[in-house]
Formats: sequence, C-alpha cells, structure tokens
Amino acid sequence: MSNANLYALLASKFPADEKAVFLESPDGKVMRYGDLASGSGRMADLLRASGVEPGDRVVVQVEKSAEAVALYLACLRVGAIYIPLNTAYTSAELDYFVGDAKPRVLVCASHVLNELQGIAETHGVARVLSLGADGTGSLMSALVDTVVDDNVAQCAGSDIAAILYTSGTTGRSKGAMLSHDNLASNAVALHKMWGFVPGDVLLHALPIYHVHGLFVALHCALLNGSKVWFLPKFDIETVLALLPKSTVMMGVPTFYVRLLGDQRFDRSLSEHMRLFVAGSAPLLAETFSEFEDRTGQRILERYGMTEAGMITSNPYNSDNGARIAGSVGYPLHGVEARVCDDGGVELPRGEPGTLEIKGPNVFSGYWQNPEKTALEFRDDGFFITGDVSKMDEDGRISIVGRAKDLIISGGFNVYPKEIETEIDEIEGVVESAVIGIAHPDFGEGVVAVVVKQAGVMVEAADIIAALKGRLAKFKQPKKVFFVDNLPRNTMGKVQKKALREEYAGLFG
Ligand code: MLC
Ligand code: AMP
Repeated sequence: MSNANLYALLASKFPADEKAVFLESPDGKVMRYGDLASGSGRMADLLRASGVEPGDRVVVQVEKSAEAVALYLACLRVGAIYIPLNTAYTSAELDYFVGDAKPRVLVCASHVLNELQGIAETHGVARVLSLGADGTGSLMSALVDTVVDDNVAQCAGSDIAAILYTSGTTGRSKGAMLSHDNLASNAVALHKMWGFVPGDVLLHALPIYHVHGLFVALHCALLNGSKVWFLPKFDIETVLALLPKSTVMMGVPTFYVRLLGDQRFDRSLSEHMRLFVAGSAPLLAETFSEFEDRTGQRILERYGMTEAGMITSNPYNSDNGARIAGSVGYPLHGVEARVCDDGGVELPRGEPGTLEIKGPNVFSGYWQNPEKTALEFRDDGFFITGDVSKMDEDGRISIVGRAKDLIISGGFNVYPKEIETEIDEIEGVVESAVIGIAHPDFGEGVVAVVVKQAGVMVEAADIIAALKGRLAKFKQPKKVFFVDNLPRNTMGKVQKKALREEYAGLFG
C-alpha cells in the first residue's frame, strides 16, 4: 500500500550519498542528509516514547536551527501534527495557542522553559522539552536514550500534517489544517515550475515557522536533494557573502529593499544566482525595476497564503510569459482561481473583486472551528482568500488590495482588531484604530490612533509599555497618535481610509 506521508516523498528524494550536505550555517555547522534521516528517526523515537500518536499535536516555538528542521520531519514520520509558532509571541499569546491546540508535547527555547511549564500544566501537555538556537536543550539530551526509528507512519493524503495559526479580522487566531497532500502537491508543483536542477544551492534567511520559510523554501530544497545555506535570520553581511555561492533565494520584499539599499549589491554578486523569488507581501514595482537595473535579473513574484501555500506564480521560463511588476502571475498547476463579487458571482475579466481559489493545495478547514471554516468556503468548494484582485483575459492575476482588514509588516501579518482590543483595555483609553502606513523597510508600518478619556494622562510610551508583555514586538505600533475623535461614516464605522490618508508619508 502506498504511503501518502509527506516524509516518505521527501525522503525518496534525499541524495543517495548520505554525506551530501543538507544545511550549512554561516558559522560552518553542517547537517548532512544522513544526519537528517537518522536525527529525525531518533526524534521520532523520542516522540513515540513520549506518548505521541498519529494525529497528536506537537507545538514548537524555537529559534531557527538544523535540529528544528529534523524535529519537523520527525513529527511527519510519526504522523503527528506539527504546529510551529513565531518566536516573537509572548507567553500571553502562547497560552492561547497551547490551550487551543492541546498538544501532547511542547518544545520551546530553554530560557522560557520555566515560564511555559505552568501554561503546559494548565492545558494538560504531557511533556515539555527545550531546544536552543545552538541545537542544545533537553530534547537533544533525551536523544541519548533513543534508537533510530525507521518507521514512517502510514498516512492518508487527507491526514493533517501541520497546523499553522493565522489571525482573523475578528476574534482570535485560527489554526489552518494542512494535509500531507496539500503540502506535497504544492511542493511538487513549485519544484517543477521553478526549474530546480541538480546542484542548486538555496540561500535560506527566512524564519521557519511560516509557510514561506518552512514549506516553500525547505520542501523545494528537500525535493531537490539540495544544499541549503541556513542563516539564523536575514543579515545583510552574510547574505552578500553567500550570494556568490548560491543559486536560488526566496524572500519577503523587505529582503530585496535591504539588498538594494546596499551599494555593494551589484550584478557581479548575483551573477551565480538562477532565481530570486519574492512573496508574502506586495513587491513594489519600483523595487522590481530597480533590482532589474542593478542585477539584470527579474525577481519572480508569487502569491500565497497560510491556508493554501502557494497559489499563483509569475512564469519561470520566458516561453511561458514574462515576469511582470505588479502581477503575481498565473494559478499554479491544478489550482483554479476566479474573481468574484461579495456574493461569489464571477466577475468579467479585468474587474476587481475577491479572489476565490480551489485546488489540491487548499486546506481542509480551521482546527476545531467549523463555523469559521464554513464562512470562508463557497458551497462549490472555493475558498474566499479576502484578497482583492484582477484577472486579465489570459488568466494573469494582480493583487490590487485587501478585503480583509490586514496589515503586512516585513512579511508578518498584523490584524488591527487584535491590537485595537488590547489598546482599548488600557486604562484611560476610550477607543483606537490601528492602520498600516507605507514604510520604506517593512512595506507597511503599524500605527495606532487613540482617543483617550478627557483629563487622563496617557502618553504614547504608556501605550507601548502596556502592550509589551501582551503582543509580539512586530505587532506593536511603531507610532501612536492621539485624536479627539475617530473619523466615522454615517453608519458609525471608523473610516480607516481617511486615517491612512492623514498619516501617509509618516515613515518617509
Ligand atoms: C522585526 N521587527 C519588526 C519586524 N521584524 N517590526 C515590524 N515588522 C517586522 N516584520 C522589529 C524588531 O523586533 C525590532 O524591534 C525592529 O522591528 C527592527 O528589527 P530589525 O532588526 O530591522 O528586523 P529584523 O530582525 O532584521 O527582521 C526583519 C525581517 C523579518 C523582515 C527580516 O521580520 C523577517 O524575516 N520577516 C519575514 C516574515 C516571513 O517569513 N513571512 C512569511 C509569512 S508566510 P526593536 O525595537 O527591538 O529594535 C505568508 C504566505 C506567503 O505570508 O505568501 O508566503
Ligand atoms: P498569511 O496569512 O501570513 O499566509 O498571509 C497571506 C497574505 O499575504 C495573502 O492573503 C495576501 O494578502 C498577502 N500576500 C502574499 N503574497 C503576496 C503577494 N505576492 N502580493 C500581495 N500580497 C501577498
């Protein structure tokens, strides 16, 4: 019987030579494909010994490390559900995720181990392990007592491989359930479409708790048996040093803005590069053209989201069309896309409307949330993305706006409602509106506009200080303004467009 477990697919593409390098860090630390297979086998043994069974959740909030990648593969091997969390989340945020996911095992950074023990106990987590950025911690010490478990759990394609939390316009974050088939189909489509060839070397500077760094980048490399330069984070010096030794890089637009901001970045440094991919946020047309002027290469922009992995891509091969600034290209192989009005009726080509999609990449629903799931799918199975787009006569798509109230800052999503709820709870605050303003580095910067009670002393610094332990740093407003009243329309709805116009240009 064939096994739809994603690990089986990935492992079938590992190089025959176990000594082939998988990950290499800038400090020279190497993980070979053989280490990946044996290390993930040992971790799978540890997970099983900890009582993890197929379908159990494993929540992981750790810094980027080769061991963290092995842990992801170990979860796949066991048939467990891998749940990575942004390392910036505070323990207040963690409490919600752990309570919602109810994992069997929680893996966290060593310095928060004590803090998270309490949260784990409250939510009945059986075992808490630590893993540091340097690849040490109680998870690694516990491997001493394990064997390499070669077993790969038998999975159906529809079994859930991972849950990635994504915030919503209203309420708390929802866990998008991604199946082995969702991830495998997307990986295979991208690996083919982006022309991966033997010898490709991936420059990896993204975090590994989101779709982009974890699935898009790593799955392509694994399917290709490639070597990956594995950077702890985007660091301009290291990226400039490693570009001549790489062939592919994937990044959020901020990466490209930062590269262009450095005069050392030129054609010769990128000569060896076969492909630069951008996504997770809109790539400005000026970044696209400046990049082409500087390097002679056109960035390939693609579009995706947590619930569906990658959805569209500009062509890789010019025989299939040009890479065009401001367009996210065509639906991937097997993906259907249509542009609809609010009622789900397809609009004539060229008219803006909400993008709806269907395909093997699209998730099956939100974890234990059938109501939210039902709201975001049409009866015929199309998923409503919440992105406003236009489709040309030939099917080429451009994202022209967002129906959802969402800010994307440096590729991280920030939902204003979550920030407003926290600000409104601060003593002396009447109400607030959180908006995204064009930011030269992050694309959009978070700004809070606050109405305070008459006669109460509340300053911007008080707002920031109050949010500190409540919200991850990237969600906190970069600027806070006080106003007497928020602008409202006749229905009483806050007019964020007017606020965005008022504060436009704030970040230069
Ligand atoms: C860091 N900070 C941010 C931020 N990242 N603030 C707003 N937005 C961000 N994205 C904070 C830091 O805590 C710091 O605070 C200050 O801003 C400056 O930090 P920095 O040193 O300049 O930031 P850096 O560490 O270099 O990180 C910037 C970044 C990083 C852009 C490299 O945010 C990043 O790697 N983003 C990628 C996100 C991503 O992978 N998205 C994919 C989602 S998947 P202070 O005050 O302490 O100095 C998805 C689907 C799809 O969307 O289509 O792919
Ligand atoms: P996330 O929920 O983090 O997966 O973010 C997904 C959202 O990022 C999408 O719904 C889009 O709004 C946005 N996005 C991703 N790629 C692009 C892109 N190339 N252009 C514009 N928006 C994008």
